[in-house]
Amino acid sequence: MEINIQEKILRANDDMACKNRKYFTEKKVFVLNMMSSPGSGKTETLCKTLKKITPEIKTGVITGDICTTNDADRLKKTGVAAIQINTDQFGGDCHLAAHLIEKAAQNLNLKNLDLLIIENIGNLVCPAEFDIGEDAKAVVLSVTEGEDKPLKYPLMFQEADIAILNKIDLLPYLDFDLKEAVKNIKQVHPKIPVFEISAKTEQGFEPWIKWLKTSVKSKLMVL
Ligand SMILES: Nc1nc2c(ncn2[C@@H]2O[C@H](COP(=O)(O)OP(=O)(O)OP(=O)(O)O)[C@@H](O)[C@H]2O)c(=O)[nH]1
Ligand SMILES: [Mg+2]
Repeated sequence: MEINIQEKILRANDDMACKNRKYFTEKKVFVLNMMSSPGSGKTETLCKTLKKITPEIKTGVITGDICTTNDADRLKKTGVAAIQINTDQFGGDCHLAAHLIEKAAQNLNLKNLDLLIIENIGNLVCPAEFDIGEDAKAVVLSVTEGEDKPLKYPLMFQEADIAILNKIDLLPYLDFDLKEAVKNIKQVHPKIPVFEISAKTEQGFEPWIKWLKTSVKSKLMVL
């Protein structure tokens, strides 16, 4: 019985995600779903990224958390439109579901955007199971979390199109084995591009920004 309910929830979510995907394509917007465990640096990476890609790439953000508008407040300071979703109003879910994105997107002027970035709720498990209608998924892993996380939470790394290894500025102070972490990511997803960055110092941003701009332009070119 429990499995049936779970299947129904995921099927209803998939239907809504399909509608979102069609809608985003009609509006000519590339959508990136950014996921990680709490505190890996999604918001910090986004704040630095937005400064580098706007106004060339017109971008809006939807950010999810259980409570607070902290992340939207930080993101708005970069000058982009940022919508905060708080799931405590809907039972405190630990992931963003497609119907929440559909509602939040109504508050953005998608016609004027090239890129919509969705910062998912900090969690390495559930967000990987919920399609929200994105074009690509990014997983952020910070060097303070341990090299073994890709092996312990494989679905997240299998689902992701790219992996961002963040906080490399902290490597001199940690026992974290960067090579081992990359090996573990590639073990669960052999061809995934891995970008090693520091959102604090902006080290390593160039290849990630290049990937992002190329992905946006590739989608817009064929529409
Ligand atoms: N040293 C260092 N600190 C970082 C880096 N990136 C983020 N931080 C810090 O890590 C903490 C968490 O960063 P956030 O950007 O809030 O992380 P998040 O993934 O958005 O967190 P949630 O939205 O709560 O899941 C903050 O104190 C950041 O300043 C980095 O590259 N290096
Ligand atoms: Mg955040």
